[in-house]
Amino acid sequence: MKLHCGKFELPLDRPLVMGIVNLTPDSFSGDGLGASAERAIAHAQAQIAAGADLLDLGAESSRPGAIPTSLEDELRRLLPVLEALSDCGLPISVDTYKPEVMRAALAAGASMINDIYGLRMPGALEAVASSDCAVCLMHMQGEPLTMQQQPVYADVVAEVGAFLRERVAAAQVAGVARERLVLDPGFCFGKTLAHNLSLLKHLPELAIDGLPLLAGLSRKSMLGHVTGREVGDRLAGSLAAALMALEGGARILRVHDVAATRDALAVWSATHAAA
Ligand code: 7PJ
Repeated sequence: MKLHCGKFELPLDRPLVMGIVNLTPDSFSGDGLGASAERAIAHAQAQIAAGADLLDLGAESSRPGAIPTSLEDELRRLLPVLEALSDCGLPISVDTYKPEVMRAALAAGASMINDIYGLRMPGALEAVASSDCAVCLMHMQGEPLTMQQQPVYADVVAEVGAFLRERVAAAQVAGVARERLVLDPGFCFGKTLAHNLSLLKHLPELAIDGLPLLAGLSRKSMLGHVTGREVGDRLAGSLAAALMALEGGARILRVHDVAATRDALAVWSATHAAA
């Protein structure tokens, strides 16, 4: 299995680590990069040195309760960092749901679009269809401002699966080849702890059409609920969750702590390769 990702062909026979590079002033995760492009670029270089396979740049906060970012602010935060990293040798993903940002990011060298709305904004399908970037289609119930207030599902695994199936069909109708698609259940995006744990437990059921799964669990509130730890103290929980996701078939791990995740992945891979 391979992921077509702009000028890159990413082999998926071993899982990949996607390093998070946060460009928002109000990141929940406590990485505190603030609005400084220099610090963000240095952080990205550190993620590369730690063994990231790809990077995910996000310039709009999507944490629960977040107020939407204007197009101008998002582009102002994103483009200098994206341009500085455009020939770093790794594919750069951009975490955005705005079609205008997608187009600008692709023009500036992004190889992947990671959309928490799963290309549901008007114009988003068209913005990616004409390029050859990879696309991550993520499930979210509601929108960041209110999504954690009262998430409701009759059957969370079936409903997330049906949503992803529908978005895969929409992407393919718009001309996005399946080799470009990655699916993500969207942990903590309009989900209670019980919903999140069900999705993690039943992850293999969400590999619609055999498409690769991305899991974003790093430092998330669900790990805080399980462990009682604050966001800066969730590394052990994040690694345990990453291993659960790997066991469930995840092919891309979206993480803050690249070096530690690489070690966990090395132990997992070595064990699977054993006689
Ligand atoms: C995710 C994301 C995720 C994908 C964020 C955070 C909040 N994109 N963007 N999956 N989470 N695809 O980093 O915890 O889980 S922002």
